[in-house]
Amino acid sequence: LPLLERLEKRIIEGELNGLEDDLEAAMREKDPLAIINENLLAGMKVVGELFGSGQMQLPFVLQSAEVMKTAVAYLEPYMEKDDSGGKGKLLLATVKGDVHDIGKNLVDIIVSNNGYDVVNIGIKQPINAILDAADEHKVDAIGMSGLLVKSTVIMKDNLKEMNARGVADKYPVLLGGAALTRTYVENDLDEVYDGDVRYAKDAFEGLRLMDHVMA
Ligand code: B1M
Repeated sequence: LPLLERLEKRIIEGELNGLEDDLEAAMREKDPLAIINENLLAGMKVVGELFGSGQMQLPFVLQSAEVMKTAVAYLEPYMEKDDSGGKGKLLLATVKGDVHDIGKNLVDIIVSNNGYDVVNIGIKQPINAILDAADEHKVDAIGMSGLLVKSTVIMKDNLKEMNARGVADKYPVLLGGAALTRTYVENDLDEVYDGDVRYAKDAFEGLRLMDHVMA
């Protein structure tokens, strides 16, 4: 297989052996972000389809996720960056009950490589923990990620809780993750939240939204 197709296949098959050599070679053809966006994410997409249709079992999905994470960690130091911080501060969390963090961590990389400080508090975070960390670190915006359909409901509850605590004006909210749709966030959730809530399709839209928040 040609190199870039082989990388995609590595994600699908969860094959770590020789990954770094392939990534090294791929970086001679294109930049690290393009490798992630065009090849590695293409592999994860196939994994999602195979899993969703019952053709792939969970342990194999886990292996694919490991290869994805290893690859991203390997490529990250080679990315172009302005990691000086100081443009603003974003809190990132995957919501309560949800363990998916590959997308959230990509958002972390893209946003922090573009001049922002990111406080990434990890997965399965209840709203209390999110708001405590937001206050503690005096962030400018809160980003929540979730991939399960039930996470979209949790996000709605979180926004209601933020209204109830009177912090909606203080914290613009960025939402992302595969289970969300733009319509759900921009219509349904926008109606729920007293503050500003926006949808980010991908990590770059997350960055653009941060630029908007800080403008
Ligand atoms: Co899970 N999983 N999974 N899984 N998994 C999905 C989400 C699923 C759609 C697969 C499927 O059925 N086709 C399905 C959800 C179905 C539903 O809710 N209706 C599912 C399921 C069912 C489950 C379990 C329940 C399975 C089980 O146990 N029986 C379980 C859930 C456990 C839990 O959370 N409590 C589970 C577990 C796992 C693994 C642990 C094996 C692994 C996660 C490993 C990890 O993250 N550390 C895993 C994986 C890998 C997936 C799929 C295959 C791939 C997800 C992924 O990493 N994609 C996924 C299929 C899919 O999404 N279609 C699936 C790549 C990633 C870069 O994309 O996170 O969408 P994504 O992020 C994008 C954008 O969405 C956006 O930017 C990113 C890139 O630009 N974005 C943001 C994301 N967050 C953002 C935040 C922002 C801005 C943008 O601002 C705040």
